[in-house]
Amino acid sequence: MIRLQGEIRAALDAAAPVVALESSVIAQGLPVPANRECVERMTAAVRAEGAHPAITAVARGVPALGLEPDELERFLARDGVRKVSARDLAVAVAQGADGATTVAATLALAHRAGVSVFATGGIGGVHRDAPFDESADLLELARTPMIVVCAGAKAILDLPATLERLETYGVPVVGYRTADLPGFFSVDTGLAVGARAETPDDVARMFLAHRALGREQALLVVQPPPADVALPRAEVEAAVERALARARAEGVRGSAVTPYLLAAVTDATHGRSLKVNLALLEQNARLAASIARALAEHHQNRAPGGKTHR
Ligand code: PSU
Ligand code: MN
Repeated sequence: MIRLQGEIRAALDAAAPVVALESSVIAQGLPVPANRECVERMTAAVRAEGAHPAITAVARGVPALGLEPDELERFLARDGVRKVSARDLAVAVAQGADGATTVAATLALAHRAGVSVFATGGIGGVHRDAPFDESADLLELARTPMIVVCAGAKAILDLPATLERLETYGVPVVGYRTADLPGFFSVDTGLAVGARAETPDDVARMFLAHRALGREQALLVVQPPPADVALPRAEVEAAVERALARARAEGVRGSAVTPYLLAAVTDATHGRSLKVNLALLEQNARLAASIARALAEHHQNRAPGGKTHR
């Protein structure tokens, strides 16, 4: 029931590398016109590494990997496009809605379609002053065996609590050329991650071991934002505190919290956080593509022409 664009279907059939991309970052996470730049940079980065980009969304009720140009325009204009997390998928389909998928919903669709690697900016997690607000991203990461490349969890979250939850759920967190959890807008957080990888093939081998053990969780690869655009940790922290105070004062709740805080942080940093956000999304797309390629090479070595990763 998931519609695959021709290019993506052919790539999956040939066991060629495919990278899933989420659409909530396009329709809710980034402002216009930066969201268009995000799509261009991420898809170009995936292609430059020899992989196929698969933007994941619900298009007028059709769960899809790969959007047609007119559909992409609707998501970029975000006209009547709702934010769709895992639980919202069925409702969006039944109602024929346009839905931009979060990490949780993208995991659900992309895995079902047979994709193994997914690039995003930051995952959702445990929010700071509301212990009852925890992103569904965590639960889907706990039960979806895909490699997810990100720059950590969004800076607006309670990062120690988010890391603890990932540990509880058995989600391996692997630093890409770092031993520290990146801070999304900043290079590090001072929090240690459990493991470290130096090459895309290191990641591919970890994931294959994970799967060979029958583990069903995602493997989370965290990569710091490029150092030349990253912001100092203290500045990000101050901006987040101001954004949280505003959100509290305005009574922002539920799925509106994440988009609200991201926009408030962009304001507070005079747009510099936006530059970091775009740069890390592109960099994560590139790394995800090279990991997808490494994974495809392993599968090809094992079963020539096989489709073992589906
Ligand atoms: N990171 C960003 N921008 C975003 C998001 C993450 O830089 O827009 C989105 C992702 O789609 C993520 C979602 O899955 O926010 C989490 O939302 P919530 O906390 O409501 O689950
Ligand atoms: Mn939430």
